[in-house]
Order: sequence, then C-alpha cells, then structure tokens
Amino acid sequence: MVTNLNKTVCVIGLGYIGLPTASLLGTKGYKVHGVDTSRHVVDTINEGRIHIVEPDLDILVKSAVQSGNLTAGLEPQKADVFILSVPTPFKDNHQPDLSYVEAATRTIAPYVEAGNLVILESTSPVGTTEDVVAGLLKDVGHDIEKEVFVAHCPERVLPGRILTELVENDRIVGGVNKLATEKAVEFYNTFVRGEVLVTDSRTAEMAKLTENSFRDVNIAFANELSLICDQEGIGVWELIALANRHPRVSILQPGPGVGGHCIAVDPWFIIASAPESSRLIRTAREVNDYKPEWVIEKVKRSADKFKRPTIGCLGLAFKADVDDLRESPAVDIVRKLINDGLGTILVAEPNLHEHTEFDLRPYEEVVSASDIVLLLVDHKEFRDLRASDLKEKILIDTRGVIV
Ligand code: SAJ
Repeated sequence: MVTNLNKTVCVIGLGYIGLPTASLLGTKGYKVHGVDTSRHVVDTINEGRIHIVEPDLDILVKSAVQSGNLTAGLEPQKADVFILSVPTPFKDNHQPDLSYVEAATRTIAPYVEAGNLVILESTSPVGTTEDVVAGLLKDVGHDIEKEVFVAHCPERVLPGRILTELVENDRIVGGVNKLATEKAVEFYNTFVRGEVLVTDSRTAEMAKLTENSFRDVNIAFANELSLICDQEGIGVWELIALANRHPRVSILQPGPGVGGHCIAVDPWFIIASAPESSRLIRTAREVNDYKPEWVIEKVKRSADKFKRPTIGCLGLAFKADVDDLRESPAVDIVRKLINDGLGTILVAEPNLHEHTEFDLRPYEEVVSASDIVLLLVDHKEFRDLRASDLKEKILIDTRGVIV
C-alpha cells in the first residue's frame, strides 16, 4: 500500500457513492471535504448522521466526522484530489443527461491547481471524462496534459454492500493520458484491497456500462422466462433452480421489473451512442421495462373477481433491504394501481418511515386487511410470510419468496 501523506480530498456529491467514499477516505487518514447542493444533507453529515440507508455507513460517517477528517459543505475547497460522484440520469428521450457532471466540473474548476488529480466516478457515456471533465477544465485554462490529472474510475459497488465492496472490489482506472492514469492508480492503491486495473478513460467508461448491461440482459432473460412460464402453467422459480443445476447455466431471478439508478439507466448510454449495433441491449431494456405493466395486468385480472378489493402492496424500494426508491418498478406499479382506481390500495415499506405520496402502514396490518397481497420487493421482513397463512387471499408474488 502507498501512504496517503495526509492528502486532502474534495468529494462532489454526497449520495449513495459519494458519502461512503468520503467517509471511508476520512477513516483512512485523508482530510476530506464533501460537497452537496442540499443544505439538509450537509447539516445531517456535519452532525455525524446519515440521510440514506446503508449497513454500517452511520458508524463510519460518525467516526470520520468526530475525528475531524470529514466535513461537509455547500461549496468545494482546495484539495489534492477531487472526486466527482454526481448523478448521470437520462432525459425523457433516453439520451444521457450530463448536466450534473458539467455543473460539478464547473464548481471545482476555480479550486483546482497544478498537481491535482480529478476523478470522475459517476457512471458515464464513453468520452465523458475526456470531453466534459477534461474539456471544461481545459477551457478555463488548466493544462490537462502535464499539470492537472483527469481520470475515470467507475464505482462498482452494490447497494447494501457498499462499504465492503468499496474496499474489496477490483477497480478499473483509466486516465485521459498515461500520467493521469498513473496518478489515479496510485491514489486508489492507498485504500483499495482489490486489484486496481489499468486502462484508458474511454475503456473504463465502457467497462462499467458493459457490466450493468450484462446484468440487464441476463435479468431480461429471467423476466422473459417468467412470462412464458405463466402462460405454460410452470413455476418459473422451480424451473430456474432446476436449470441452474447445469454446470454452465446460471440464470438470474425474475422480478417486477428492473429498478435502481444503474441497471435501468446505463444500457441506454450504450444504445444512445451506438443505436444500430445495440439491438440485444435495447430489447433487454424493453423486456425489463414491460414487466411492471405485465404485473399490473395480472393484478387487474385478480381484482375483477371482487367488487372493490383491498390490495396490499409489499415493498416500494427497487430491491431488497434498501430504502432507495430510484427508478423503482414497485413505485410505478403502486402508483398505477391507485390511479386506475382498482380498489383500496394499502402500502408497506419497512425501510421507510414515511412517503410523500403513499400512506405507509406496518406490513402485518397490510397483509391482514388485504384481499390481494402483491409482493413487490423481497425485503427480509416479508420472507417470513407463508403461503399457508394467506390461504383465503390471492397472492401475487413477483419475487418468488413466499413458500
Ligand atoms: N434484479 C432482478 N433479478 C436479479 C437481480 C436483480 O430483478 O436476479 C433487479 C433488482 O431487483 C433491481 C435491479 O435488478 O431492481 C438492479 O439490482 P442489482 O442488485 O442487480 O444491481 P444494483 O442496481 O443495486 O447495482 C448494480 C451492480 N452492478 C452489477 O452487479 C453488474 C453494482 O455492482 C453497480 O455498482 C451498480 O449497479 C452501479 O452503481 O452501477
């Protein structure tokens, strides 16, 4: 391991990646200043508390803040290393929205000095590190060939396991030139136990998009199977378990659709830049995006059997045991069921205290009051439910967890 010699780091964006990264670096000897546009986020962190749910993050943030190694603010500070971890969503037409990366780069530009390293960690379309980050810094007079080192190192951590994976995962590092790559590799080697793999910034960008597209395509296969099995009267989870006993088959799990800020988004970055060549990736997106509609149709067919059914929806998050609702198919499904006036819709989300749109209830109450139980997320709380306890109810289990 290389020592960090009390270097300073400025992290822009204190969300699901920025905050864990900032607090981890704060406990590894770096002096870290985190920046966010939300006053609430900044205040919460400065009090040593967190605004998101992620195992053990509260302990890490508290310890980094108490040691004085992590501060948060609305404005950047001078630093040796700048890390940009801001959102990269897509626009209505599925084209990448790089406005946060542009804004973050403009925000740090006046603080950047010769010798600094600037790293883009946000998942980005190919060329973003060169054209947007290095490009904007160059436009304001920075010498990105010899003085300011710009690199991409995509985050690859799985929500729910972020702190472990931040340290243990291999990282892909690619600079806009050789010198930038070297500087960035040196930095990651100070706190990553996994291997730091070296490439250029465009390949690093594409690698991240590839990983998430691979997963999307494979989930689409499972979701397509769930539609076929439903028609054929075959239990899809039993089928997948059996097929997966083949030594070279490893099918993922069907669900109510693919959510989150990564897998449902990143493949579009590939499609946007190579539309003619990415037919499989596009079809996978379409298959996964169709799944929530299919679930709604299934609920409608069951609801037709009642005058005005009570439908209990279990889970809103995009996946198990997180509070993250971004791009969550469960939210879309619940919203549609309410808008369609199918009956009385009850909602449980054990990882949230409240929601601006839905009145959340304890899941036991939701289950007992419902004619139709719609399981949308495989949260640990719901795994204790048994089909035998739901006998007189209709159960639609989109995750295959209730036995
Ligand atoms: N899902 C299924 N079936 C499965 C697996 C997942 O329906 O068998 C659904 C989940 O319910 C969820 C969505 O897919 O709605 C995505 O969940 P996930 O657990 O597959 O992935 P994320 O979005 O939490 O994190 C992914 C990870 N990428 C890969 O595994 C290739 C993570 O390593 C990345 O760092 C992250 O995207 C990211 O930030 O890009």
